[in-house]
Amino acid sequence: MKSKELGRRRFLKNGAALAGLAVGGIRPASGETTGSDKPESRPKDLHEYGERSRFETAVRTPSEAKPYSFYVKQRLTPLQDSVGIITPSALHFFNSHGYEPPDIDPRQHRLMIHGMVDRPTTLTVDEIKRLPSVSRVHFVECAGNSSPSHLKEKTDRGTIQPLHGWTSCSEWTGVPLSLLLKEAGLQKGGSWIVAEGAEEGKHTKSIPIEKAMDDVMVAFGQNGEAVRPEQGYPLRLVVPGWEGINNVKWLRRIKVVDQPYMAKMESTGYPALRPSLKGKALWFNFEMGVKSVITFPSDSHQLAGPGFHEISGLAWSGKGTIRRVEVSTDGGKTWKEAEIQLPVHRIAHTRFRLPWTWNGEETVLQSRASDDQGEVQPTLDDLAKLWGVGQDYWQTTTNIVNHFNPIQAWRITRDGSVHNAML
Ligand SMILES: Nc1nc2c(c(=O)[nH]1)N[C@H]1C(S)=C(S)[C@@H](COP(=O)(O)O)O[C@H]1N2
Ligand SMILES: [Mo]
Repeated sequence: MKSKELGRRRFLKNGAALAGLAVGGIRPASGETTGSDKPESRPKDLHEYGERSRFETAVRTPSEAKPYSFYVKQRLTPLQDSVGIITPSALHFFNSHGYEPPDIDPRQHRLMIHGMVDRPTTLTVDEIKRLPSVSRVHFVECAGNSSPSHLKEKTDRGTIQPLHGWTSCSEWTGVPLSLLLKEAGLQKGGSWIVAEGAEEGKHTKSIPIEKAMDDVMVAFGQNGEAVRPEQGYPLRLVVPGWEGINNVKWLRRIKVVDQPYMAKMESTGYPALRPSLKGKALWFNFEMGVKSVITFPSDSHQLAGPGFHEISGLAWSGKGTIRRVEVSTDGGKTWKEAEIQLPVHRIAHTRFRLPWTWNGEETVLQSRASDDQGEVQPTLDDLAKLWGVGQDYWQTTTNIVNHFNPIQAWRITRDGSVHNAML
């Protein structure tokens, strides 16, 4: 331990200061706190840090699906209660591969950048906050969101929250990773980064350098305040549009390397075996496809009766900006263009709305989104073709299914109750 630390001191001493800042040369790049002088910032009265009304009840709930039971720490966003495009930080879904969010003292936390760079360095959170920053609205979506793998039983159709609630949207504030990498001096041949979290399991993800130098952020802000502990306090990667697993939380280390590391979760936890690939998986299947889901009415709602209802939902694409959402209120016979809430952010949840007068008869509601890259949300048939499977595959397979983005259908029965009719 001791000699390792000395070796690293020597190595970091040779690093030049990043962006002219005093760099924390010999401090450990660790997220662990000593726990001794933790500031306690409990508000003195209820108005200092506001609470929602005691009459509001929306909460994050865990998934009970068996294939995902190894994700002991996860809570899904109550999309059925969502309004607008921003997920309240307190309701942003979270997923951690088995560990509670670590309790990190930001004064102790360091981000180390090393590997194939000219000036390996460690930065404090304050040093990162002094650099030029950007704020952008982006969703995070787990690759497994909406997947039939989340069905508790094969007979279960799934409800919106455990099925689709693995996506949320926040305004993130942080420093472009490209700035940090340029300052550290990217070396020729550095073609991947490996990012590591500070929790006990040290979640690790390989990301190609092209993306790292494009729109990836090292975020310290979420919805106008610090990133929440569940979301990676004090620092996380935001990797717009890519599988959630890339957005490394409690970020403490970035190593520039010349190949992907095939870390545990990226090689075993997420790739989905596809019959159309002869039982193989796309190991690096990065971008999330275009998707939409009607959030009102959805399965936890009960329509009061026939008459006017505003259909409302969310659409998003990991590839670009939502251009269009069409809604069908007659089981797919006809489609109407929904109104889209402005401004529309790139790679962000986008709210759509359609006025609807329900005649009281049983019907099926569906939404279909398209983005500015020409991608259209597929039907279940389209997806089955892509995967090389039959219609019954989704309910019968024990393999993980991911990137599942077919048109979601909700059946309204004559009593006004809403049921999942996708599968
Ligand atoms: N350090 C760390 N980062 C992580 C994870 C993790 O387990 N540990 N899970 C990843 C996965 S699989 C997802 S889907 C996203 C979820 O981000 P959120 O919890 O902020 O919604 O975090 C990613 N970043
Ligand atoms: Mo995930």
